[in-house]
Amino acid sequence: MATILFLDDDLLPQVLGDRMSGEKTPYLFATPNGNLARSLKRKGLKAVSGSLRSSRLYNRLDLNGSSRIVIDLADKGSTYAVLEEIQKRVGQVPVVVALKEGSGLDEGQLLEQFPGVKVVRLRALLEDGLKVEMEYAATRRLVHRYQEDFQKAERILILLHDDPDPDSMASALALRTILGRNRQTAVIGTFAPVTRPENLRMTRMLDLTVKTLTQSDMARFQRIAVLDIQPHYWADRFREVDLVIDHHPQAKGYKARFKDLRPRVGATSTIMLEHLLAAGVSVSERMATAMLYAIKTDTLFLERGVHPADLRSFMYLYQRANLNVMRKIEGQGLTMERLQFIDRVRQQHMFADGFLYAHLGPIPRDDLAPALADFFLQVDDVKWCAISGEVGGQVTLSLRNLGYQKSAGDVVKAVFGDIGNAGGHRSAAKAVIPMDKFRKKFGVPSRNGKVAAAVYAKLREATGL
Ligand SMILES: [Mn+2]
Repeated sequence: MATILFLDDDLLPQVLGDRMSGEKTPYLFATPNGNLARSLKRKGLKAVSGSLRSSRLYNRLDLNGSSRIVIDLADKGSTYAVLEEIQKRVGQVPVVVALKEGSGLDEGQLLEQFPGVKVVRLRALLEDGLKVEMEYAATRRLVHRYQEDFQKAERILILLHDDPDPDSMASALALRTILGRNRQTAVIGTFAPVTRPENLRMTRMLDLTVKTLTQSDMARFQRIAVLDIQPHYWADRFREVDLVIDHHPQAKGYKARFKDLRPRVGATSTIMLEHLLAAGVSVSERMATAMLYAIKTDTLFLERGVHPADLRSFMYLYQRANLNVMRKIEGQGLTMERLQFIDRVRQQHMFADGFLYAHLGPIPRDDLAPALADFFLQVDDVKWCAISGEVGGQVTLSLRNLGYQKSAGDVVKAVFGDIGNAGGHRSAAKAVIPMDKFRKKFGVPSRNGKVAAAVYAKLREATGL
């Protein structure tokens, strides 16, 4: 499966340099510029040239549904031409558009016409390159120091937060590899086991064992590493640990002999990939799959809190991961339980002007609301989707949109900010409201009654529909 790059100058090949050839996955360059194609071929790269509207060009690219495409063209007209031709031929495939300064491209307009496209700011990525090299040297020192120190331990604990998520599990797998350990000498553990169906599927498909620990297990370990969270999470239980690697803001009240905290990064797996490369450890297909899935879920497929480092890791891991296994882990979120709830949403929802909403009453876990909201956003004509349910004495609501409308985060803040925790990002947001406050504002929650209609009206009003 090739990665096809549409370009009209040699900036990308130059920056990426040697990485372009000799990869397992070949790069294929397409350009309207015949001279450029010839010079790329002289460097041993695969290139084709022709008009960006000509069938001949696209036939030679052998496009199909699993093609990966990057567009780095100087002007808006050419970019739209390529996007339209691709859409005409293979429908929606993952396309990354490198937004150049002065190209006249408007990200919002682009996403409206081609919602599947990812836009990245190329210049910002490149300027980041130098800083990356400096940070990388520091990482290498850190990794060598903790590798050496952990060698002295007979048994190591890699401790994860309750109900571990993909990012924490993938990070644990990476750390165990960096430390050169197996599941007997480096135990991946948590005090509350995995519950979400996708996460359980991940442990099964990638053969991950996460041990449920009790406090008395602790004495058996000579080193403790905490990943994707910091020790303050367990209050007084761990005042001192050996290693902390995390992407959440620095917390207080604990000591760690080795630390790598990067609050601007979207996933701990991104940090771990750097550690792996710094340690000179090769990234296996299994690990790449786990980490790619981790970054995808932690950043909502690069929509939330993404740092240029996450994009780099994503590109690196995408080449090496087993995408079939990843799709299987993700599934369509289809468990029998979810199908039941999908059916309930189908029966109870309200829908107008592209906005779908359903209140489900009591639900067994709070992951059902976001999973159902994601699911129904895929339905034709649905541009906004909100699902709410009652769990643990609270109403939890997830809101989704296609990404080019008013910010979902602003909408939930406007409607629920006064009575609960509400916030999020442009395309995904969440609100959690204590039941008593919810009742006061909207009445008694019920599945089909006036309450849902009242919430629906407020949400629609806030979206400006
Ligand atoms: Mn994380």
